[in-house]
Amino acid sequence: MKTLDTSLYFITDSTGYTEEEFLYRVERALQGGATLLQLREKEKSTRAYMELARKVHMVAKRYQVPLIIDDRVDVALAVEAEGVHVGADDMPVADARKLMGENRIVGATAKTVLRAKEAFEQGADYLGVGAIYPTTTKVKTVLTSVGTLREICSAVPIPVNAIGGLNRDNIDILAGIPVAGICVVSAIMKADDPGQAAAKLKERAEEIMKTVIFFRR
Ligand code: TZP
Ligand code: MG
Repeated sequence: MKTLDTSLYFITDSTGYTEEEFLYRVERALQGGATLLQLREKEKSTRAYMELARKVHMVAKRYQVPLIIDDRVDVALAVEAEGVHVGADDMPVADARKLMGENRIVGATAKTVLRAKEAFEQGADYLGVGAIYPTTTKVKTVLTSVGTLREICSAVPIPVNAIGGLNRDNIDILAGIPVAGICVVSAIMKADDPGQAAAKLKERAEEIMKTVIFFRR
């Protein structure tokens, strides 16, 4: 079984940054303690996505943090990333798993208990559930209640991460819910110092996750 620490899952957004600034911010986030990294690009050509993925992968490897590619199994395989993340409009989890093999990570988005169970049964290694709060990141999503988040955590035996509008000041909403971690874009990506932001967020997230007597990772 793969070991997977999703406690601080940093999802990137390169919008508005030069490549140099973007890679610097990613590296700072890893220095700050991000445990899992997702490259998320919605506008780039396949070629540009791959080129950036290879550069990000080189950085991530230095910190031994697995790289997950959003949406694209082909890109993930071509750059030998550690995993892929698929949502409702992407390749079904079962197909992604078949192509990625047993040793790579397949993550999925789930907004309902039904979808969560389905993703687990099809071979997902972890789930992202949200949006918990409204988000400023460009995404097609609806809000998911913390009640549903809690139900999903009990319904599947894989790590469940909360996502959407989360930051250091509002993650208390997760207290007592057996999430394995949080996924964040803006709270790290847009911070003055992504390294410090990641470190503080991680500290707070760990405190909150300790409020759960029983949880799986
Ligand atoms: N899926 C649900 S919300 C979201 C995604 C990709 C974006 C989260 O970004 P932020 O900036 O942490 O709200
Ligand atoms: Mg997607």
